Amino acid sequence: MAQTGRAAADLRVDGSRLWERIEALGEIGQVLGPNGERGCARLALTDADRDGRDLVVSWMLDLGLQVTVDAIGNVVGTRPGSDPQAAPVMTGSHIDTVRTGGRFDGNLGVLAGLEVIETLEQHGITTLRPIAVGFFTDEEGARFAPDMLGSLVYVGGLAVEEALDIVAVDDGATVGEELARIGYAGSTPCPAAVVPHAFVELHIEQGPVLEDEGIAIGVVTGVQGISWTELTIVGQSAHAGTTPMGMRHDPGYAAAAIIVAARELALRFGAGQVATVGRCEFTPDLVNVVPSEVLLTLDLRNSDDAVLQRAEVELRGICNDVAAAEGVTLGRRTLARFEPVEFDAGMIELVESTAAQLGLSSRRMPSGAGHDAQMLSRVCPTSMIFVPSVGGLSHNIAELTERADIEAGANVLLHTLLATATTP
Ligand code: HGY
Ligand code: MN
Ligand code: MN
Repeated sequence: MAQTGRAAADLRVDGSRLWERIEALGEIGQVLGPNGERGCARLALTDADRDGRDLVVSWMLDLGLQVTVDAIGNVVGTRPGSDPQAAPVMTGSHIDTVRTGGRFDGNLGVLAGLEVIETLEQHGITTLRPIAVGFFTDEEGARFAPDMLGSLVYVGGLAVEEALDIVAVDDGATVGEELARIGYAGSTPCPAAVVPHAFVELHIEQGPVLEDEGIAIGVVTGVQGISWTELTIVGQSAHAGTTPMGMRHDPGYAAAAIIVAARELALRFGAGQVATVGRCEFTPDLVNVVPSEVLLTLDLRNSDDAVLQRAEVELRGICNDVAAAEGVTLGRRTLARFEPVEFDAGMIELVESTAAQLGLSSRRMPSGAGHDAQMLSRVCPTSMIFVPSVGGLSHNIAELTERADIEAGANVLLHTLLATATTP
């Protein structure tokens, strides 16, 4: 019978054990900075991702979890409940990182899920519902777009066959080829046959709000809309010295104008609108050649989809005007387009009340970053727990969350999962 009541209410995670796992996983694909920063480079489906996966799977097996790998490489470890018919309560996140990633983005949510399970095991606590901890393939979308690819397929938002054909931005390999190469082309079908009863994800905030306000826990109300576009600007390569300025069709100049326009548009639209050009590649990328082609990416986000659409339309018009004036052509490819997501009111309240019961300050807030939770919210009641990021920094090797904040977040996860896993 599920043990609840006073004993369970006093349960707390082992913060040191959790920190040790974060450190151990962080050593895989570790990137060292000039001032002692320790970050991670584990782009999706690379050897480093494989090694990270192998380590986390070994921890899942050590905990006696039933481990499955699905056709898009999502890995789920499940601890049985007393009612084998009951749908599981699920937590998890991702362990792939960007190239200048940190040890906490995604990793925290997966390892805190394992810590919750180890805590329950340690104290002999059974739950009515199974508890599942997953890591989803390619959450970052940095190597294979879109982001949240694995969780999108997991919930049936994209056919797995289509996902397997997606080509990497760096070396042209497909998702399917890389899954097979690293040994994670699983046999469990997608989308997931069992829909979770609820999903809760613990994640670092990756922004400055909680730290600025001195608040321990972010109760996440939803995720802003995401719009990723790849632009291919084609001009005419020419000699840097002999070609008069009036004769040039310079995609590099057009790209620069677009980058400036994206920033100016975000500032003009005001708070809530962000715009980023994260990739900009010149061909032939030589000092004395007017480039023939430039590839760049536009990342626009807003929690109001109507405003985000307005931003997309306005920037599209600016790009067209810039291209016409410079006499270059524009190719566009949508890499990702996800509407804003609102999480479940009941789950939001549960996270909020759980933080209060633990004596932790909290505030409701939307997520500026994309998360696997936004995909799980398509199929089950979902919310997220944020913990502060030092300096509001993430997607940076200096990313850091303090141990006490990690432990607090993991305790909120523990009791949120307990509350949902012990109720029919
Ligand atoms: O892009 C994002 O928001 C997430 O890090 N994938
Ligand atoms: Mn993340
Ligand atoms: Mn990230």
